[in-house]
Amino acid sequence: MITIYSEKHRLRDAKTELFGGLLVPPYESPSRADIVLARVNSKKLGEVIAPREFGLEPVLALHDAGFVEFLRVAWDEWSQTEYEGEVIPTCWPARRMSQRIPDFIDGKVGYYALSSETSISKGTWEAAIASKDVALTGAELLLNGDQTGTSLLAPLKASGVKGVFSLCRPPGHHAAFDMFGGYCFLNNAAIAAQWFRDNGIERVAILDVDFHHGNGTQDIFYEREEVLYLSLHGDPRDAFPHFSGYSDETGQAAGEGTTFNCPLPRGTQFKTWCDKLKECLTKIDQFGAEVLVVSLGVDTFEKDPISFFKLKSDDFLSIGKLIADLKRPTLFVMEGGYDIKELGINVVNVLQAFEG
Ligand code: 5XA
Ligand code: ZN
Repeated sequence: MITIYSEKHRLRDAKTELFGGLLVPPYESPSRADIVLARVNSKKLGEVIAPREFGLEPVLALHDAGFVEFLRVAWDEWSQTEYEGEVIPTCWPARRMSQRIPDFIDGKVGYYALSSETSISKGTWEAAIASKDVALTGAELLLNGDQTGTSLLAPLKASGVKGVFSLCRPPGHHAAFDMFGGYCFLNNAAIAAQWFRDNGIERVAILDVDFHHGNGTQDIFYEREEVLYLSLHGDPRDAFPHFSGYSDETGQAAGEGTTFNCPLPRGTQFKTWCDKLKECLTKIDQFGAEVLVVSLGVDTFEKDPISFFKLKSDDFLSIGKLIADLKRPTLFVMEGGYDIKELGINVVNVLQAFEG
């Protein structure tokens, strides 16, 4: 399997995360991509290639222009204040307050943030741009083939078991139409899914296996009938992002029925999780998805420091195999997973088992 990877992920190297009432070194760190890439190479998963640049058009197809501009200038504006740390929101347009966008960066960041753990640091914008290019390059490779002109999608359709891995960092599934948070800035998986739609694919499914609900992906496609979003995640009563991911959120307007949420309780083991995964896979099949995008988070792992499911390393092999059984061209887009020691093992287990 080909992996798309950009060294520019290193530009996202924040110093602070607000966690448990303390400012701590971020869980979402450059070492995550390093460890995954090292495993990709040591297990000889396949070629690793750099992304090409797609510009801002695919971003603006899904994200609010004001939000994108905010992300672009946030660090510079913050640097011009007397503040010494990183960009962290402290004030939100909460219930019954004005939704007008403030001028001062302190207010603007509150307007565009959905949570406060994710500080914007120098280089965050550049890394987020590179990350969406990693996703888009993967999508393009899946659809159009490599530089030799060999189309991957035709044989993929015939064999049904080929995929591409976009090693995105920073991750994306919490990034909504006009909000960042949960370590996410631009929604890589959603941008790739939309790119498939814009390039002739009628029906796309996004399967989100990260521990956290992908509120951003849901938000972006909530009223869309051609993009199916399915997610297995920690019950929002107990897990971030807390205000999204209930099972009665099923889509709206034309998108009614194209969102499927499976919230699961503390301590969930693989058997229960896997039964829900199979339900999701059946729905993807019935939906008639031509292409599958997997938001691949492995923070469902039993040793993950910020999550509460109990999946074991071998379970990730089963996940890869079950997804392969769906026989759809599949783009794997890296999301969360913070047990640095076994992160690479768990991610590559999914990918290798998918390849068979
Ligand atoms: O998938 N999302 C994450 O892994 C980030 C969660 C941030 C919780 N504060
Ligand atoms: Zn997560």
